[in-house]
Amino acid sequence: VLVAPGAVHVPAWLPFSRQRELVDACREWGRGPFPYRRTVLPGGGVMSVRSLCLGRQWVPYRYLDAVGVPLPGWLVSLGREAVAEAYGEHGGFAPDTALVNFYAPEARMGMHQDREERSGAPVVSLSLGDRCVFRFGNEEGRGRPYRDVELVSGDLFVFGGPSRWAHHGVPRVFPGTAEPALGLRGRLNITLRETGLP
Ligand code: MD5
Ligand code: FE
Repeated sequence: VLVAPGAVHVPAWLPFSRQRELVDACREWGRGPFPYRRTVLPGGGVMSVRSLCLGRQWVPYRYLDAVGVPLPGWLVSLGREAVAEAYGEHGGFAPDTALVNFYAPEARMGMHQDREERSGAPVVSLSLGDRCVFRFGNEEGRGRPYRDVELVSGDLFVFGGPSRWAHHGVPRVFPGTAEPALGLRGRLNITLRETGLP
């Protein structure tokens, strides 16, 4: 489903078995020396979402070359398949980082742009667990016009072209809507990105 130029929503892209594997992987990644953490914003605010980064490490507002959790090759391949699914070809998509966001039932993400990456490559977003409202806005500001799209477990969203710079957020998660057999209370979102760093 084309939501806007370059913004493609593919409902139920991941089969349930694949979703469960991803949930298990997200749990394992958090067990090591780099647990999920709340990001502290420059103004002192603390995000309600807990995040973890694979590959190129993201610290608030920049990517760093540091030793962290490696980005697995199978996840890079999944990202390529995702772009190919959305656009008909993967276009050489070569993500070097993955940001994993965990939303407890009360967590939200305010409207923002993703401008840290020095790359115009698309962002691949995979949703797992609880349903949510994803707010897809415009380039100019955080306000209207925007479109609210419900994302459910297994959905793929690819943001490329002009949509890459749209403001967006997650104003609401619906607690307890994850399939119990998934083994996840809350919502996980995995984004695959090219940082554009040498
Ligand atoms: C999430 N995460 O559901 C979202 C999925 C973040 C974040 O927003 O920054 O961690 S990524 C959604 C996204 C990425 C790039 C562009 C656009 C949306 N967009 O143009 O709407 O946790
Ligand atoms: Fe974002």
